Amino acid sequence: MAIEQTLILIKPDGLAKSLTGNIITRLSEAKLEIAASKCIRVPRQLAENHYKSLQDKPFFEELIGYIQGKYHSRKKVLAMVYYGEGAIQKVRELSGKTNPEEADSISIRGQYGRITTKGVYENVIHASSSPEEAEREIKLWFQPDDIIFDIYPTKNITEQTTKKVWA
Ligand code: 3AN
Repeated sequence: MAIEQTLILIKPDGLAKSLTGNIITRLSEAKLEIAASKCIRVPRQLAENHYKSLQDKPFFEELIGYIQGKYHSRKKVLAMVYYGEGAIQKVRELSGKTNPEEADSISIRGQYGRITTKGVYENVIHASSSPEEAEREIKLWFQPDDIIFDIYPTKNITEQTTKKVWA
Protein backbone atom coordinates (compact mmCIF):
# COMPACT_ATOMS: atom_id res chain seq x y z
CA MET A 1 0.00 0.00 0.00
CA ALA A 2 1.19 3.49 -0.84
CA ILE A 3 2.11 6.06 1.78
CA GLU A 4 -0.60 8.69 1.56
CA GLN A 5 -1.97 11.69 3.36
CA THR A 6 -5.62 12.54 3.81
CA LEU A 7 -7.59 15.54 5.05
CA ILE A 8 -9.96 14.92 7.93
CA LEU A 9 -12.44 17.49 9.18
CA ILE A 10 -14.40 17.03 12.37
CA LYS A 11 -17.42 19.10 11.40
CA PRO A 12 -19.37 21.55 13.62
CA ASP A 13 -21.93 18.90 14.65
CA GLY A 14 -19.09 16.63 15.81
CA LEU A 15 -17.65 19.47 17.91
CA ALA A 16 -21.06 20.60 19.25
CA LYS A 17 -21.79 17.00 20.31
CA SER A 18 -18.39 16.71 21.99
CA LEU A 19 -17.39 13.81 19.76
CA THR A 20 -13.78 14.83 19.08
CA GLY A 21 -12.28 12.29 21.49
CA ASN A 22 -14.52 9.45 20.29
CA ILE A 23 -13.74 10.17 16.64
CA ILE A 24 -9.98 10.40 17.18
CA THR A 25 -10.09 7.17 19.17
CA ARG A 26 -11.87 5.44 16.26
CA LEU A 27 -9.35 6.91 13.78
CA SER A 28 -6.46 5.56 15.86
CA GLU A 29 -7.54 2.05 14.74
CA ALA A 30 -5.98 2.90 11.36
CA LYS A 31 -2.53 3.27 12.99
CA LEU A 32 -1.75 6.41 11.01
CA GLU A 33 0.18 9.46 12.11
CA ILE A 34 -1.27 12.93 12.70
CA ALA A 35 0.82 15.26 10.53
CA ALA A 36 -1.11 18.50 11.13
CA SER A 37 -4.09 19.80 13.04
CA LYS A 38 -5.84 23.07 13.72
CA CYS A 39 -9.14 24.45 14.90
CA ILE A 40 -10.58 26.84 12.34
CA ARG A 41 -13.62 29.05 11.85
CA VAL A 42 -14.42 28.40 8.19
CA PRO A 43 -14.64 31.44 5.89
CA ARG A 44 -17.29 31.16 3.14
CA GLN A 45 -14.62 31.22 0.41
CA LEU A 46 -12.86 28.18 1.92
CA ALA A 47 -16.16 26.31 2.30
CA GLU A 48 -17.08 27.03 -1.34
CA ASN A 49 -13.67 25.94 -2.59
CA HIS A 50 -13.70 22.78 -0.53
CA TYR A 51 -17.12 21.74 -1.90
CA LYS A 52 -16.56 23.18 -5.41
CA SER A 53 -17.58 19.94 -7.15
CA LEU A 54 -21.00 20.09 -5.46
CA GLN A 55 -21.81 23.70 -6.37
CA ASP A 56 -24.72 22.71 -8.66
CA LYS A 57 -26.38 20.45 -6.09
CA PRO A 58 -29.69 21.60 -4.56
CA PHE A 59 -28.22 21.18 -1.05
CA PHE A 60 -25.12 23.34 -1.74
CA GLU A 61 -26.22 26.39 0.33
CA GLU A 62 -27.15 24.20 3.32
CA LEU A 63 -23.83 22.37 2.96
CA ILE A 64 -21.88 25.64 3.07
CA GLY A 65 -23.92 26.84 6.07
CA TYR A 66 -23.37 23.50 7.81
CA ILE A 67 -19.57 23.42 7.43
CA GLN A 68 -19.46 27.07 8.58
CA GLY A 69 -21.32 26.04 11.74
CA LYS A 70 -24.45 28.10 11.05
CA TYR A 71 -26.69 25.36 12.48
CA HIS A 72 -24.58 24.54 15.53
CA SER A 73 -23.31 26.05 18.74
CA ARG A 74 -19.73 25.45 17.56
CA LYS A 75 -18.84 27.62 14.55
CA LYS A 76 -15.60 25.85 13.77
CA VAL A 77 -14.10 22.64 12.49
CA LEU A 78 -11.08 20.62 13.60
CA ALA A 79 -8.95 20.08 10.49
CA MET A 80 -6.27 17.37 10.49
CA VAL A 81 -3.90 15.67 8.10
CA TYR A 82 -3.36 11.95 8.71
CA TYR A 83 -0.35 10.29 7.14
CA GLY A 84 0.58 6.66 6.50
CA GLU A 85 0.07 3.51 4.48
CA GLY A 86 -3.24 3.47 2.63
CA ALA A 87 -4.42 6.46 4.68
CA ILE A 88 -7.21 7.49 2.30
CA GLN A 89 -9.02 4.16 2.13
CA LYS A 90 -8.47 3.35 5.81
CA VAL A 91 -10.03 6.62 6.96
CA ARG A 92 -12.89 6.40 4.43
CA GLU A 93 -13.69 2.90 5.71
CA LEU A 94 -13.71 4.01 9.33
CA SER A 95 -15.86 7.03 8.37
CA GLY A 96 -18.56 5.07 6.53
CA LYS A 97 -20.87 6.07 3.68
CA THR A 98 -21.81 9.71 2.97
CA ASN A 99 -25.43 9.12 3.91
CA PRO A 100 -25.36 8.41 7.67
CA GLU A 101 -28.52 6.29 7.37
CA GLU A 102 -26.76 4.02 4.89
CA ALA A 103 -23.40 3.99 6.67
CA ASP A 104 -22.35 0.82 8.46
CA SER A 105 -23.74 1.16 11.98
CA ILE A 106 -20.33 0.84 13.62
CA SER A 107 -18.66 3.37 11.29
CA ILE A 108 -18.13 6.93 12.59
CA ARG A 109 -20.95 8.31 10.44
CA GLY A 110 -23.18 5.34 11.24
CA GLN A 111 -22.63 5.82 14.97
CA TYR A 112 -22.81 9.60 15.18
CA GLY A 113 -24.35 11.02 11.99
CA ARG A 114 -27.95 11.94 11.24
CA ILE A 115 -30.11 13.50 8.53
CA THR A 116 -31.88 16.63 9.76
CA THR A 117 -35.59 17.23 9.15
CA LYS A 118 -34.49 19.72 6.46
CA GLY A 119 -32.59 16.91 4.69
CA VAL A 120 -29.05 18.08 5.51
CA TYR A 121 -26.63 15.21 6.08
CA GLU A 122 -24.91 15.88 9.40
CA ASN A 123 -22.23 13.23 9.09
CA VAL A 124 -19.71 14.59 11.65
CA ILE A 125 -16.57 13.93 9.60
CA HIS A 126 -15.05 14.66 6.22
CA ALA A 127 -12.34 12.41 4.76
CA SER A 128 -10.63 12.87 1.37
CA SER A 129 -11.78 10.45 -1.32
CA SER A 130 -8.67 10.09 -3.56
CA PRO A 131 -5.01 11.14 -3.66
CA GLU A 132 -5.91 13.97 -6.07
CA GLU A 133 -8.70 15.25 -3.81
CA ALA A 134 -6.48 14.88 -0.73
CA GLU A 135 -3.80 17.07 -2.34
CA ARG A 136 -6.33 19.67 -3.47
CA GLU A 137 -8.01 19.78 -0.06
CA ILE A 138 -4.85 19.73 2.09
CA LYS A 139 -3.49 22.67 0.08
CA LEU A 140 -6.72 24.59 0.73
CA TRP A 141 -6.74 24.03 4.48
CA PHE A 142 -3.03 24.04 5.37
CA GLN A 143 0.19 25.84 4.49
CA PRO A 144 3.43 23.84 4.09
CA ASP A 145 4.77 24.96 7.49
CA ASP A 146 1.64 23.68 9.28
CA ILE A 147 2.49 20.08 8.31
CA ILE A 148 5.33 18.18 9.96
CA PHE A 149 6.28 16.27 6.79
CA ASP A 150 7.22 17.71 3.39
CA ILE A 151 4.38 16.00 1.58
CA TYR A 152 4.10 18.09 -1.58
CA PRO A 153 6.76 20.14 -3.41
CA THR A 154 7.24 23.65 -2.04
CA LYS A 155 9.06 26.80 -3.11
CA ASN A 156 10.35 29.83 -1.24
CA ILE A 157 8.96 33.27 -1.94
CA THR A 158 9.86 36.58 -0.35
CA GLU A 159 6.99 38.96 0.30
CA GLN A 160 6.29 41.93 2.50
CA THR A 161 3.24 41.26 4.61
CA THR A 162 1.68 42.52 7.81
CA LYS A 163 0.81 39.76 10.20
CA LYS A 164 -0.28 39.38 13.80
CA VAL A 165 2.46 38.36 16.25
CA TRP A 166 2.47 38.02 20.03
CA ALA A 167 2.64 41.47 21.68
P1 3AN B 1 -18.20 12.51 1.08
O1 3AN B 1 -18.15 13.58 2.16
O2 3AN B 1 -18.62 11.16 1.63
O3 3AN B 1 -16.94 12.44 0.26
P2 3AN B 1 -19.54 14.05 -1.00
O4 3AN B 1 -18.24 14.71 -1.32
O5 3AN B 1 -20.37 13.49 -2.11
O6 3AN B 1 -19.37 12.89 0.09
O7 3AN B 1 -20.46 15.08 -0.24
C1 3AN B 1 -19.93 16.07 0.57
C2 3AN B 1 -20.90 16.42 1.66
O8 3AN B 1 -22.11 16.88 1.10
C3 3AN B 1 -21.31 15.21 2.50
N1 3AN B 1 -20.34 14.93 3.54
C4 3AN B 1 -22.64 15.63 3.02
O9 3AN B 1 -22.48 16.51 4.15
C5 3AN B 1 -23.22 16.45 1.87
N2 3AN B 1 -24.11 15.69 1.00
C6 3AN B 1 -23.72 14.82 0.03
N3 3AN B 1 -24.79 14.30 -0.59
C7 3AN B 1 -25.88 14.84 -0.01
C8 3AN B 1 -27.30 14.70 -0.20
N4 3AN B 1 -27.78 13.89 -1.14
N5 3AN B 1 -28.12 15.42 0.59
C9 3AN B 1 -27.63 16.25 1.53
N6 3AN B 1 -26.30 16.44 1.77
C10 3AN B 1 -25.44 15.74 1.02
